[in-house]
Amino acid sequence: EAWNYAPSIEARDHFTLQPRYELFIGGRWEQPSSGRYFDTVSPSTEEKLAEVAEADEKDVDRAVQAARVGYERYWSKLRPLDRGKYIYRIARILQEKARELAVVETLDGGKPIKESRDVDLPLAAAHFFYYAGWADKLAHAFPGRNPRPLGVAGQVIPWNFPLLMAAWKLAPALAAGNTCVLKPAETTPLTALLLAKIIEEADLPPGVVNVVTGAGATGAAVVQHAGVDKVAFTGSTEVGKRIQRSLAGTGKKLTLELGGKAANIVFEDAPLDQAIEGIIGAIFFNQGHVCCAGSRLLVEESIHDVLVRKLKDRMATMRVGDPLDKNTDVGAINSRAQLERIQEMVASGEREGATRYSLSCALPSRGYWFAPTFFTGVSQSHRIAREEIFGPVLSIMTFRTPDEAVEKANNTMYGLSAGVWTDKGSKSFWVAQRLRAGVVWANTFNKFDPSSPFGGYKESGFGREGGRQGLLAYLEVD
Ligand code: TXE
Repeated sequence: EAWNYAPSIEARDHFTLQPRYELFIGGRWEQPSSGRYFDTVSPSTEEKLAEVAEADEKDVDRAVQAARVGYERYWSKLRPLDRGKYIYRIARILQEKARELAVVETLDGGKPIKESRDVDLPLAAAHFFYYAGWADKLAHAFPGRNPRPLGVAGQVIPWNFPLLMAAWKLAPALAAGNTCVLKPAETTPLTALLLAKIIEEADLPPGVVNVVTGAGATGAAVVQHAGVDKVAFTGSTEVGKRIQRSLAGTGKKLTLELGGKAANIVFEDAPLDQAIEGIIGAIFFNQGHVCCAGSRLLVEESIHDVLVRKLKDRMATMRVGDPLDKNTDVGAINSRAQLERIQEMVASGEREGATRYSLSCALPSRGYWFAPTFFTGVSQSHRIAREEIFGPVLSIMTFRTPDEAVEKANNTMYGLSAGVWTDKGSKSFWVAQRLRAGVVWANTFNKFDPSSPFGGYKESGFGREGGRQGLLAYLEVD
């Protein structure tokens, strides 16, 4: 029976959006100098949610100047303990408004409400709580050294975890004593703007946090601005490389968190049912719009057929559709452009000879959707084994020995994360030691905690976010 889209009224009752959002500069809501606004739409219905200001170079310049004043006049003059108090306040207000923010996150980005509610919001608040605690303990974080803030941080973030990425950027920067100009992604600006409202409510001094919305050109203006001391970017590898090239010789500090093509290695002795859950979560969580997604499944040859059978059975229970429905497992693809990228990659997998299996499910007629999919018979040279798809598409390959598993897992230009599933602790340590990836999960996947540093090897970028290490990106430690 055809599945009709019906928004869940219950979830919708909990939010109110303004028709139009301006730029948050120097503690005030400012019109863009060009007078231009763009629409942000819901990817699950294609309906317009709000208009958002498009910041140009002049606006970015105002924001950077406001951040400089915020730094010189207020933030650097505060006692570290008091900076911490402001950050705790942000964390608490985030918690209070978690329900509303989760709904807006789901509307603007398409992710299932159970993920925004149970993952994005709690983790975003936890990040502020965690870093608030560091604000007055920097000297203890780096004993015998002299940690000092860098000044103004320019931060550009993507659309897959809009609020959480804003938290990952702002919390450590503020705790370390910097001020910020944040540029959210153009398809998901709303929760960053609501966070700016929270920052207003928390009464942070003017200019400590500034939010400028717009597309790539706005991001480029933030990154290039001479008044920015530090750039933090999370997004595509292509743009990350461009940013790194453009900053050469400027002396600006840079951290990059880029793409991934994580291997999820399953040994014959793995607890299979648990591994199936892990595989599903690793690739279908957030529609696969996850830089650390377990998008290459490496299975020991002896269990390949049984694992594929179990995977199909488990996928049959997945619900794809209205992201506001609490039972939904897989929501909408974030944008039409991303859907087209996924379709193109899947077509290449078919062309290159891999065997496709897609969950047969009715998809809503409006919005951007892609059914959970995997490929078997994938070879390492296939594009679907090498390039980031950033969608709900898994590439399955086999191995015979632990050495071969490690070799195949490391055969990528990326190195953000990996997973290993085995009943033998010694084997998981042996493998983890050899994997060139910033995070290795054993018998689990996609687990996050603000105290755990996260970041890449190779073309996945450099620098770490989270934990004590995350502070280093925002400090000069003499
Ligand atoms: O990324 P962009 P896109 C990967 C994923 C996806 C692909 C393309 O594979 O399919 O990238 O996504 C801003 N200077 N990831 O095109 O363009 C932009 O406005 C400064 C993985 O959406 O990199 C947005 O705020 N900023 C990734 C942010 O960069 C620029 C998450 C990311 O957008 C800019 C997202 C420029 N020249 C995509 N151009 C991950 N690691 O999680 C764009 N931006």
